[in-house]
Amino acid sequence: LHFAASLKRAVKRHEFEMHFQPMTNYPDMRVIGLEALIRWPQEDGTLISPTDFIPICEESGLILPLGKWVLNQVAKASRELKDAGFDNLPISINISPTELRSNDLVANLRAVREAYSLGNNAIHIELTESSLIEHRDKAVAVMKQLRSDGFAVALDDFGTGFSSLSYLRDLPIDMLKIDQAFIRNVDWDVRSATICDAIIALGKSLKIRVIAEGIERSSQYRWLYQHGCDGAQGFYLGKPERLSAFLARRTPEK
Ligand code: G
Ligand code: G
Ligand code: MN
Ligand code: NA
Repeated sequence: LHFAASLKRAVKRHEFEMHFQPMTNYPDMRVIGLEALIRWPQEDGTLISPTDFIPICEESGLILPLGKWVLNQVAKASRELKDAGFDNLPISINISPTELRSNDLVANLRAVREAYSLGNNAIHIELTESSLIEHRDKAVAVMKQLRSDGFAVALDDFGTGFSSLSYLRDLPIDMLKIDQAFIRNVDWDVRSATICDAIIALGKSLKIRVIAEGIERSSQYRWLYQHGCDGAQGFYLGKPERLSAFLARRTPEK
């Protein structure tokens, strides 16, 4: 079967799985949230990364049914976390541009929150700058609605889009996630370090929490702590894994 055809069939049959990667706080590395990341399992046991199929889903419209399935899986996972005693561990969902401007996103989120009896802080939304650029007015309206309905919003891959600072002035944003590209060499490259310092300062003045993504070693982790970053994510803190694996290794912290 061609890639696109088998993808379509997989969406119809819900043949995907969600993995979850921890975000931690400073200074104690406590888990403060999980990011939900979709994977497409293959018959040979390998997993196809979303970078290889989400763009195709975006172009073909498959992203709407797939995204709806993701919302349901995340709400279900959030319920499992609560039942295991993790009372306040929000899960962040990546939302594509098409999903953001569909008319159903907020209603679908409310529906799954209701279906699994979740509270207000259970689900967070990650948006990229590119989804705010096209159809800006629609994006702004949906974001405001998300916020007023209790879904916190993070700006993902921050710094890589056509980041217009007016977004930060005008939009209700709760969190900035510094893109991995700036973290990769932050512990030795002056230009990366300067950019990270500037993003952290921006977050502090605007009272928006700043999380660094893609942290792979202790020197990056320490650099970001010493420079006032609020939170950390990356293989150094934990890889994306199935919820069952997360629950098997971690216990709720008091
Ligand atoms: O997990 P990984 O690094 O392979 O993710 C690659 C990209 O796929 C990231 O940009 C991420 O935001 C996106 N992505 C991961 N899971 C989802 C999902 O459930 N929905 C959407 N729309 N994008 C996702
Ligand atoms: O675009 P977004 O930030 O949603 O994508 C996150 C992606 O980054 C996921 O595909 C995830 O698997 C990947 N990722 C998470 N931590 C690390 C890391 O420490 N190093 C690298 N190279 N990728 C990471
Ligand atoms: Mn993300
Ligand atoms: Na990101």
